[in-house]
Amino acid sequence: MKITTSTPKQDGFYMPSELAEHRCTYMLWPERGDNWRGNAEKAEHVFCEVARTIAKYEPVVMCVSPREYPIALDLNMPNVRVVEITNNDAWIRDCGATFVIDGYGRMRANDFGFNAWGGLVNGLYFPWDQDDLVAAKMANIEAVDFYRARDFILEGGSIHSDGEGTILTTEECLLDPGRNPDLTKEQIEEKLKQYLGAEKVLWLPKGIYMDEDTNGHIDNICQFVAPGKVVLAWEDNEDDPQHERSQLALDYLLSETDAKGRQIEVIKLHVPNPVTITKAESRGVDVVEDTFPRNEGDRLPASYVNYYNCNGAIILPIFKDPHDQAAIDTLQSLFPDKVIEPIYAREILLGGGNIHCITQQVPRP
Ligand code: KQY
Repeated sequence: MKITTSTPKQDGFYMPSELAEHRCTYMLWPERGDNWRGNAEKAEHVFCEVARTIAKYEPVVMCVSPREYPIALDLNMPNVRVVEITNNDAWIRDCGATFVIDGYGRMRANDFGFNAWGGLVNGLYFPWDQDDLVAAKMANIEAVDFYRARDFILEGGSIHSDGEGTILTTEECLLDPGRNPDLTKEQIEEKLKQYLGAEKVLWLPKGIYMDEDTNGHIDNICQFVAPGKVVLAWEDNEDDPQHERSQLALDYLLSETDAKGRQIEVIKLHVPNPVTITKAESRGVDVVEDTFPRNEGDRLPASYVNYYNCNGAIILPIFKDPHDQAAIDTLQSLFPDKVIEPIYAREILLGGGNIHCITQQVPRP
């Protein structure tokens, strides 16, 4: 059932931390040849590796278009339910539902507007109408009521919640004119508080260097590892443009407190060496007018922070890079009770995001 007359906060609901127990994880099957090279065949393999790995720890719901449904069904992946959902692309973190709970066993969902990361101003493709229906479909599959907030454009990758009243986001993304040009920063902050049941919003200035597809989503640069404690994508090399962005974020975080008044503890996760698109990778992507080009030599927004927390594991993108091991070790020390599951994720990165962007948790209410 659609709820249009109140907000989660008014009704006592809030967005739990991704670290809280999940009921399951949703994913969306990659398909479009103007984003995924070679008609998405290589991406399908990595998406399946991600799905199979998560499915060792919690159920996965793989959403697939009618055209690709038989292919996904035939894979017969254990603990993976295959449901038909028409879509425009595979980024369920962004177009999917954001679930909220009340702490007394009830769950609802948020159905925000989705406009392909900027609509007609600087969006990545047109149309996006089917992506825009995914959140409501997820809420219906999960049999929960959902808040209809379609006039507020918000992607799941642009927010993190600590489940204790604090939301992390970036100014670069949420203040970009392609999202909500008629809302002030204060009005956007109030929407976040109302729909995510939060008290305080922490605004990092910028996201990762070259995260142009999303205008600097938070989920590529910073993520909670506990209330009051975050990992931050870091670059030591002061000549690399990433350094300034990371330093700005660090300065901001160290000058702030969270909703409970805690100082923020910051753990650095050094980014991999610059990852650029090869000629073969660029040529494998169909060129279609009005979609985002993938040019040879372009730097990709590679970051270990775009990992996914599932019930017993961290699903971590790695890049066959000298910094991979440090990321694995740091996360293992932060999560001694979880299994770190590294997955070579270049193919997802080539599509413009990473493992966090292709997953969406449903909390256990
Ligand atoms: O990173 C994400 N959350 C989505 C990236 C979209 C890229 C589309 N080409």
